[in-house]
Amino acid sequence: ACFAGSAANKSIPPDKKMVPSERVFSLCHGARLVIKQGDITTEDVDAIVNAANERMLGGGGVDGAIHRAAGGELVRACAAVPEVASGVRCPTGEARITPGFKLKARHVIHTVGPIYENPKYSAPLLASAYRNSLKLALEHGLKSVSFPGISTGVFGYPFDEAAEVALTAVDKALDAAGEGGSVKEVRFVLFNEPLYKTFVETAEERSVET
Ligand code: AR6
Repeated sequence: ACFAGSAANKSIPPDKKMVPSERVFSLCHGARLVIKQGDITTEDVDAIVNAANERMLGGGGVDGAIHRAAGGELVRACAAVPEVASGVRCPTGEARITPGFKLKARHVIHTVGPIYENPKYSAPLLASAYRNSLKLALEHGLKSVSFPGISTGVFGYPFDEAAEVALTAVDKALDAAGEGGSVKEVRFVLFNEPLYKTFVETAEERSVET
C-alpha cells in the first residue's frame, strides 16, 4: 500500500482557532484524497456513496438525505435491483450502483456497512463496503467518488476505528487498481466535526511530509 503522500495543504490558517474545513492528501498513482466537512448530497462528482441498509429502499441519516435530494426516481431504481435473499438487495459489505437522478452526482453507489460489534468481526465488513464501492467505481470508469463515514451513525462504529479502516481500504484499493485505474479523486465528506477531525488526524499520521 502506498498511502504515503504529502499533505498538500499544510498551511496554518491565519486564525489558529479556525479549523480548515477541507484537507488534501496524496494517494498512490497520482490520486488525491480530499477530507472535508460538509453535506454529501451537494457533491458534484461522478458518484456519491450511500450508507444504505440491505433492503436498499431508503432510511434515516445520510440515506434519507440522499433519497430526498435525488427525488423519487432513486427509490424506484433501488426497488428494481434484484433481491438476493428475501428483502435483501445488497448484503452487508457489498455495493450496488444506480443513476443519481436529481443529484449533481452522476451515480449513487449504495453500500451497507456493518452494525458495529467488535473490531475483529466488524472491520473486515466495513473494509469490504469501501473496497466493493471502489470496485464498482473502477468498473464504471468513474474518476471522482465521495464517501460518507459509513457505519459511523446509527450503526455505531467508533470514529477512530472507522477512519483507520476507511483510509486503509481506500489506499489498498487504489494501489491494487494501479496506474490505469480511473479513480483519481476520493473524497470523504463528513457531516460532523468530530468525525471530520478524526479522519484528518488519521490521514496525517499516515502521510509523509515532503
Ligand atoms: N452528508 C454527509 N454525511 C452525513 C449526512 C450528509 N448529508 N447526513 C448524515 N451524515 P448514518 P450508518 C453522516 O446513520 O451508520 C440509515 O437509516 C452521519 O453523521 O446515516 O451507516 C440506513 O438506511 C454519520 O457520520 O449511516 C441504514 O439503516 C454517517 O453519515 C443505517 O442508517 C453515517 O450515518 C446505516 O447506518
